[in-house]
Amino acid sequence: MLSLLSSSLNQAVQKLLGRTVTDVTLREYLRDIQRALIKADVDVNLVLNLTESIKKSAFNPPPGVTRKDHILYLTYKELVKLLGEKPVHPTLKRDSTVFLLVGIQGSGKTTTVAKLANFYKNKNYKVGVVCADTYRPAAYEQLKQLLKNIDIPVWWEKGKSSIELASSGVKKLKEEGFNIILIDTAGRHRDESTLMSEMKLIHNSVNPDNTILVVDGTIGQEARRQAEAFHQQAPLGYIIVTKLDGAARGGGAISAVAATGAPIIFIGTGEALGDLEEFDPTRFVSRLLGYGDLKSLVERVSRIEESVSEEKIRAMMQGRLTLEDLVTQMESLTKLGPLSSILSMLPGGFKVRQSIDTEEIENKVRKWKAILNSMTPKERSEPSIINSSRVRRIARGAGVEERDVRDLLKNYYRMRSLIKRIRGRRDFRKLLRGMSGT
Ligand SMILES: Nc1nc2c(ncn2[C@@H]2O[C@H](COP(=O)(O)OP(=O)(O)OP(=O)(O)O)[C@@H](O)[C@H]2O)c(=O)[nH]1
Ligand SMILES: [Mg+2]
Repeated sequence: MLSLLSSSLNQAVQKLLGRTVTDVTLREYLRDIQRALIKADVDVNLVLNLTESIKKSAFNPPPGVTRKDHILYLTYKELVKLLGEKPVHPTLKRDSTVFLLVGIQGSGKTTTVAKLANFYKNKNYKVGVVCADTYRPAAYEQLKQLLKNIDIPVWWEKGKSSIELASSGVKKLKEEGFNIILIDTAGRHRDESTLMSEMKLIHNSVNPDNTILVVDGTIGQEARRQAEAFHQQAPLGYIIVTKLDGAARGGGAISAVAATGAPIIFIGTGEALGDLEEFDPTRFVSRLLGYGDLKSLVERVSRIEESVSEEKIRAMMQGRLTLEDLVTQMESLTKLGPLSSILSMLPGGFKVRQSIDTEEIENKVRKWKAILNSMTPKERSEPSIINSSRVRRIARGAGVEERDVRDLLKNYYRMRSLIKRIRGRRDFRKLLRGMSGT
């Protein structure tokens, strides 16, 4: 799938991973990414914006995240932003749901109808197909041929107009209790306006639940015009991009369509019935970059970004550091986990130097949490009242050594004085990175 784009993006990433990140390597990496995307026909402005965003924060990773991880994360996030963040699913009603598929000639409508029929049949829906293509004599035969092995009926009658076929077919299949009814239409028209008017006519006669535009992925940026025209006419309409198997310009088609705001629900990746995939931008991007497990890296980095929110940092900088803050910050470091474990699962087995001893920090966090729990609220908010006898009581309550309690307090005071010292400077990240050295 999109193998060319995927392999060039993958190469760029591998090259970055094999080097130390400097201004020069970053520039080269961004150029590689640009080249890969532009070659796949992604809009140049979109590409420039994307690499500019990566560049802007590349050297400012949150605490505990290496530059490389962060750059990878930013690349992923920007690509996902380009393609739409969340997967979208067509509406399914309880009794029966009608899908109308439209598109220009040869875009893959008939094949996609068969693929959708197969997809929903595998989910145990009772699926029926209506052939409303009257222009192509072999359309009915084509559908029957495609569907003969999976036992799905095709409704068609000689001598009827496409509108008559669509409405009588839907009525009949509804009466017979079909849950999913797919209407295949003719793709005679080359220009958008006639396509749209036909769509409206059929639309008005059957009032489908889901109208889907089928777009050929090999046309690259051109896909945008179709998607735009369609999206204006059918704001709730979905898009399926076909022929993405090995399509050099598929990246362009997908990004162009996504840019119009029309949700892509499936992509077609071959001629066989099974070659249909639900479109999930995040999974798609992971695969483009060649990282099955990029998702977990991304989740971890996002969590850290959340826990080190600016508001928190500002509060801490203003001297309101609490014991809980200290523990939360330490914990966020452990959640990242070493990227090396993810990378070593890949062929080639990359080894990345670990900057943090996660296990040690995890141990500490576990103890510190127990310690916090055995403190009174007053002790937690005013640690200065904790004398030796309180230390003893807290340690006993937490099931740890007294020195663990002292260690937490020591770290807390050290952190507080560090904050005092650098307060006024906008060196937040350095401060937080300092915490990992405790
Ligand atoms: N490689 C590949 N070929 C596809 C895909 N989808 C459709 N095709 C092929 O594209 C050609 C046209 O597909 P159809 O489904 O007949 O297209 P259509 O939109 O129904 O065409 P008309 O009804 O003539 O407008 C056929 O040879 C299909 O096998 C796909 O995802 N990948
Ligand atoms: Mg057809």
